[in-house]
Amino acid sequence: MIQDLFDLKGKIVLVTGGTHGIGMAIGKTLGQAGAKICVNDIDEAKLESCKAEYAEVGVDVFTLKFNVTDEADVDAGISKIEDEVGSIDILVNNAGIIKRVPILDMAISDYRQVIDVDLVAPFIVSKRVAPKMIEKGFGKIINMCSMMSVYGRNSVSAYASAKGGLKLLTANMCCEWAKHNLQINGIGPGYIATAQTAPIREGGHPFNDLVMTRTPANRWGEPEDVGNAALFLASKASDFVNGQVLYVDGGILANFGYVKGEND
Ligand code: NAP
Ligand code: GCO
Repeated sequence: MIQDLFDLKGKIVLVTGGTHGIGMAIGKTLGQAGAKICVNDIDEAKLESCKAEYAEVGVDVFTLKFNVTDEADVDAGISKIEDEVGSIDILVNNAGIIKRVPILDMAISDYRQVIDVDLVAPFIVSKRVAPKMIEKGFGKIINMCSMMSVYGRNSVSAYASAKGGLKLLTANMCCEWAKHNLQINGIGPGYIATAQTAPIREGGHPFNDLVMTRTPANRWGEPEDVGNAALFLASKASDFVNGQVLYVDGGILANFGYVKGEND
């Protein structure tokens, strides 16, 4: 049956930073497709509170706290999943931060922190998880890239540096691991309505107008839009897709821009 292509029954998923936003949408979608969902976060309270939200859509999550930038913490967390749930089949490197500060004003430590979470951490977690995927000859890794994997914009130098690097780390994982039947791809969301973009979307912020005019779909994306793309990349349907970034942006990257009133 064609539906079997998207059936994740029997698969174990880890979503880093999965207690809300895009990570939660991905966890809910893959959980409703039958997968066992393991949710990571750095905040114990959020790990506790997210369980009820997942349960609302019938997804019973295994939660665990670890800091994705800390190798020892990651090793302990993955070992806990392997001991108590099983070896990970699908890894979603979703955890991320952003600091919107112009280069000349940004502390080096802040630049390094964004690189650590958004680029080094996917390396750390993937390096810990991949060996068992290689051993069993199956694995899917989804790296949360961004439109800023290909675009810059004022004030997001650290974030764009990390997301640009993550696009090519994804390509390199493909080069080294595809022969073991691992598929490693990125998702590049456009502007999605989450806590991370609330400061530039809410309260009449002018950036909201920019997003609305630059997005041919004339709307902000919803976390579920990204969750749906993740289901494709987590499923058998994408077994010959590797090293790519799937942009989920309502058409922004296809659009140079338009004159207001023209062809409205
Ligand atoms: P978000 O609401 O800020 O969620 C990010 C998650 O990552 C949070 O759960 C956060 O936990 C977790 N996290 C941060 N640092 C961590 C660490 N050291 N260890 C473990 N977990 C950590 O962001 P979002 O909007 O859902 O975005 C999720 C991903 O999509 C990010 O990688 C982001 O860069 C990317 N993205 C977002 C958009 C967008 O428009 N929203 C577009 C493109 C790409 P706490 O809340 O407990 O700190
Ligand atoms: C910003 C936004 C973006 C989005 C996303 C776009 O300040 O420009 O936060 O970076 O988060 O990454 O794809």
